[in-house]
Amino acid sequence: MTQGNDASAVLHLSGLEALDVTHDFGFVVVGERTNITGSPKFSKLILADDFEGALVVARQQVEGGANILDVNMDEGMIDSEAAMTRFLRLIGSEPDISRIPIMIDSSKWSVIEAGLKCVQGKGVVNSISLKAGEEEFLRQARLVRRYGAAVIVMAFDEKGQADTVERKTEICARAYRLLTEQIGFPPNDIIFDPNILTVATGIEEHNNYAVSFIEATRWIKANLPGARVSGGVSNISFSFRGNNTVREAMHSAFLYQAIQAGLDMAIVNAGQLAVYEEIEPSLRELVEDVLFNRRPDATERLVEYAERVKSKGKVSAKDEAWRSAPVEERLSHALVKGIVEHIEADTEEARQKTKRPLAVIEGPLMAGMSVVGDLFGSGKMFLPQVVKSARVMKKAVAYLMPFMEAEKQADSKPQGRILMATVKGDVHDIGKNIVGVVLQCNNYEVIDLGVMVPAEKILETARERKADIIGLSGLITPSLDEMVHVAQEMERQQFRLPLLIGGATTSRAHTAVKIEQHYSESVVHVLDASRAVGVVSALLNPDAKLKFDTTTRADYERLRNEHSERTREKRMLTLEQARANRIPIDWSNYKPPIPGFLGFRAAASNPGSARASRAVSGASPETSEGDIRYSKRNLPHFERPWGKYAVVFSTHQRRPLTPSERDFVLQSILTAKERNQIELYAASVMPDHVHLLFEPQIKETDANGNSIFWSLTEILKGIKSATAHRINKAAGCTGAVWDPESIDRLVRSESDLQEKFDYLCRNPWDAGVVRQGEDYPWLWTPETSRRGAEKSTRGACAPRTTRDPSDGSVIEVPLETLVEYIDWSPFFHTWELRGRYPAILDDEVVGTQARELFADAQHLLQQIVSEKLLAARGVFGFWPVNSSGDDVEVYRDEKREEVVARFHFLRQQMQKP
Ligand code: B12
Repeated sequence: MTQGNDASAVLHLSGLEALDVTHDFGFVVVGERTNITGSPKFSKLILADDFEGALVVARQQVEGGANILDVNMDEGMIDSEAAMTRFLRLIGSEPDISRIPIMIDSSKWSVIEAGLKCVQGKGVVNSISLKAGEEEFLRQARLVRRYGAAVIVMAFDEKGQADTVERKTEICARAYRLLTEQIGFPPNDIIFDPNILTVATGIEEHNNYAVSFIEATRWIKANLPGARVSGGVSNISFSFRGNNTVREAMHSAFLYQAIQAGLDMAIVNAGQLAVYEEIEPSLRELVEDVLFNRRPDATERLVEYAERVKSKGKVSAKDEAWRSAPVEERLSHALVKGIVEHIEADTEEARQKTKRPLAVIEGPLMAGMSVVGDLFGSGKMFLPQVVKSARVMKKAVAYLMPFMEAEKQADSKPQGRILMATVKGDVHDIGKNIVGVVLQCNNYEVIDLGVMVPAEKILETARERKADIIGLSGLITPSLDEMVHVAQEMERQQFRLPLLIGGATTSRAHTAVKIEQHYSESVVHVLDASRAVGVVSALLNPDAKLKFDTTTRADYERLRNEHSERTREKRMLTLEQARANRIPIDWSNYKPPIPGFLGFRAAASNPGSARASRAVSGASPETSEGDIRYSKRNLPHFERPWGKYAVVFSTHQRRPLTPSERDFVLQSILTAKERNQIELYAASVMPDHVHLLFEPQIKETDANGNSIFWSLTEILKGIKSATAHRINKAAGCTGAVWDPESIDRLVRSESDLQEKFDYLCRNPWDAGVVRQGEDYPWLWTPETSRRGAEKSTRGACAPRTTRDPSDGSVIEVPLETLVEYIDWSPFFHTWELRGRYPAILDDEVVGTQARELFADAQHLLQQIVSEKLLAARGVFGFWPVNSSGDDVEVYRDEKREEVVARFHFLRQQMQKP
C-alpha cells in the first residue's frame, strides 16, 4: 500500500519506539560512531572481536542524543554480512539501544540485506543508487519495500557520483520518478543523499561542493514532494583532519546553512558539534568563505588559520574568560555549552544572591534553558548538545534540592497527594521534577511516575494511591493531544480529581480550548513551579476552591469564545462550491465608466516636504533614483533629475527690459525648447522678470543605460548667459543683467501644473502690464505657439503635455483626507481587543478600554497630521482587463491583444451565514 504523495506526511521509523519524523520535528541526528570505516575506536573493537565493547559505543550514541543509529561493517578483513547480523542481533537484545531505529549502512547489497533480515521495527537502508542501472536499482528498492524499510538514495548514476547541482538534481529527480511511478515507493520513505563532498582540497573544481549540496537540497525539498534529504557531514572537512577546532566549526556552519535549505537529517559525530552562534567570529567568517566559495583565497586563509590554531593547541577548549562574567551569564554559558565543571559553585553563588533556591531555578537557570531552546529551535544547536545542557540543568537543580527541602516546615503532615507524570511519548522531565520538589517542600506528598507514562498507568495509579490531584507535564506538541486523551479518559472513568497541566508547549489557551471541556472537574494550566503551590492549595481547600474554580472557568470560557470567534470565520467551502457560488453578472446592459487615463499615477500626502517628495519620487517610471537635491543660497532650491518646474528669475536690480530685449529672452527660451533641452508648457517674459513652466529633457544615456536629464542649473544658466551676453552687447555695456538666483518650484501634481499654468498665462494682465482685451506678445504657450500668435490664451487653455501621462507626476492627497478612510477594526485587534469598530466602543467587556485606546489614537493621529509626521504615498493605475476563469487578464491597451499581467484569484471560500 502506498502512502500517497503528500509533502506534509510523516516519515515513520521505529526501533522499539516509534520515531515519527514530521516536518516540524526538527533536525534528525544519525549517530555515526558505530561505523567501522569512520570510527577508529569502533573498528578496533570489531576487529578484536569485542562486540560487547562495540555495544558501549552504540549506547553512548543513543545517550548522546542520536535519533537513529548508523551501523556500518564494510571492512575488507572481516565477514561484513556476519558482523552486521551479529551486531544487530546484539543491539536487539539491548532495549536502551534498540529503542531507536537503525540505519543499515553498506556499499554492498548483500550486507544490507543481511541487516534487513534481523533489524526490528522500521529502519533505513543506506544506501541504494543508480550506479548499476535502473534494473538493479529498482530490484533493490522493491526488496527494501518488502523488508519494510525507508531508503537513502545516493546521487550516483551509471556515469558516477554527482558533484554539481545539475547532476545531483537530475539524478535525484530520475530516481524519484522511477521509485514513485514504477514501483509505487512511498515518497515519504525516500531520503536523498546528494553527496557532501570535501571542500578546501586545493582543487578549484571542489570549491563549490558545499554550495552545490545546499542548492541541491533546496531543489529536492521544493520539487520532490515528501522526500527527505540526508548527508554525511564529516566528509566536508576531511581536508582538515587532525584539526578539530576547524572541523567542528565547518560542520556546524555547514549544517546551519544546509538545515535552512531543508536538510532533514545527517550522519554526524554529535559530540563534536560546535554551537554555530559560538564559533569564534573570525573563524566563522573564514569557514563560511570556504563553504560558500566566497573568495578565491578562502582555502589558503583557512589553512593559515588552521596552522596557527594547531600550533597553539585547542586553546578555545581551555578558554576560561567566561568565568569572569556575572553569575547569571556564567550559568547561561554553562547551560549552552554543557559545562558541568563549575555548575555547583555558580548555582551556590546565585542562591546566595537570590536568597531562595527556587528563584535560582525560575530565574537564571530557566533563562539559560530558554537560550538553549531558542538556539535548538532555530537549528543553531543540536540535540546532543541539548542533552548536555539538560545534564547541567539537572545537576544545578539537584544541588538546590537540599536547600528547598530545608525550607520545608518540619513535622507538618502532608496536605495532599499529587501524582505527577510526563505524558506518553515525551521524555522531558526537568520541569516536572522541579514542580515535584517544590510541592514536596510545601508539604505535599508527590508520586512521580516519571516520563513517557501512558494514560492507563496514570489513572490506575491515581486510583490505587488515592491521589488528590493529577499533574501532567509535556513539552512537545504531540503531548498536547495526549493530555486531551488523559482528560477524556478521566471523564469516561468518572474521576473527580483536579487536573493540572504544565510544561513549555502547554498554554492557558490550549488548556481552555482543547482540554478543559473534556473533563468536568477542575482543569488548570500552571505556568511554572512557583505558581504550582498556590494552585494546588486553592484546589485542595474546599472554601477557596469554589472561588478559584469560578474565576478559572470564566477565564477559560472567555479564551474559548475568543478562539471560536477567530476560527468561526475559517470555515471554508470547497473550491467547487465556491466556484458554483459565483455571481452571474449580466454585463450586456452595463457600460463601465472609462477612466481619464491609462497607466500609472502616484499619489502622496504633503509632497511639498522634501521628505515626502523623496519618498514619492521613487514612483517615477523613468528613474529609480528620482532623488531631490536641495540647496540654499538666499532662496531654497529643489532639484531632481526628472519632473516639471515653475521658475521665476528677475533682472538685476529689477532693471526693465526693452521690447527687443524681451524678444531675445523669449527666443533664447524657445531655442532651449528647440534643442530639446526642455519640454515647454508656458513662458512669459515680463518687463523685469521671466516666468517659465517646463520639464527638463534627456541629455544623454550613461553606460548603464540610465537617462541623464538636463539639470535645472544648466538650463537656466544657458538661457541667462546667452541673453545677458546679447543684451549687454546690444546696449554696449557690461555687468549683471540677471539676478543670480531664481525662485524655482517643483510641480507636484497635475492640478498643481494646471494652477501654475493658469497663473503664468494670466500674469501679464493681472500685473497690469497689458490691458484687458489686448495680447501680450511675450507670452508663449503651445496654443500661441510663437510670439505674436493670433490669440493670447489668458489662462483659457490647459497645459498641454506631449508625453504619456504616466510620467511620474504626483497627485497630492493630504493626510487629513486619508484619516476618514482608516479601518479601525484591525487596530483594535492588534491591541488584542476583540470586536468590530464602531460597536467595540460600546462593548460590555472591552468598551471602556477600547474608548480610551481610541481617544489616545485620535490624539496621536491629530499630531501626525498637523506636524506631517508621516508621509503617505501610493501608486495606482488603470488598464483594460477581462476575467478569464478565476483569473483576471490585464491588457496593454484597449485592443486587448497583449496580456501584460495575469492576476490569479482565489474564489471566496469563506462560508457566509
Ligand atoms: C532540555 C530539552 C530536551 C532534553 C530533555 C532532557 C530531560 N531529561 O528533560 C532532551 C535533549 C532529551 C530533549 C529531547 C527532545 N526535544 Co527538547 N528541549 C529541551 C529544552 C531545551 C529545555 C526543556 C527544559 O528542561 N526546560 C526547563 C524546565 C524547567 O522548564 P519546563 O519544562 O517548561 O518546566 C517549567 C514549567 O513549564 C512548569 N511545568 C512543567 N511541567 C509541569 C507539570 C505540572 C503539573 C506543572 C504544574 C507545572 C509544570 O514548571 C517548570 C518549572 O517552572 C526545550 C526548550 C525549552 N525552552 O523549553 C526543548 C524542546 C521542548 N524540545 C523540543 C524537541 C523538538 C525535542 C525532540 C523532539 C528533539 C528531537 N529531534 O529528538 C526530543 C523529544 C523527544 C521526546 N520524545 O520527548 C522542542 C519541542 C517543540 C515542540 N513544540 O514540539 C523544544 C521546545 C525545543 C525547540 N525550541 O524546538 N529536549
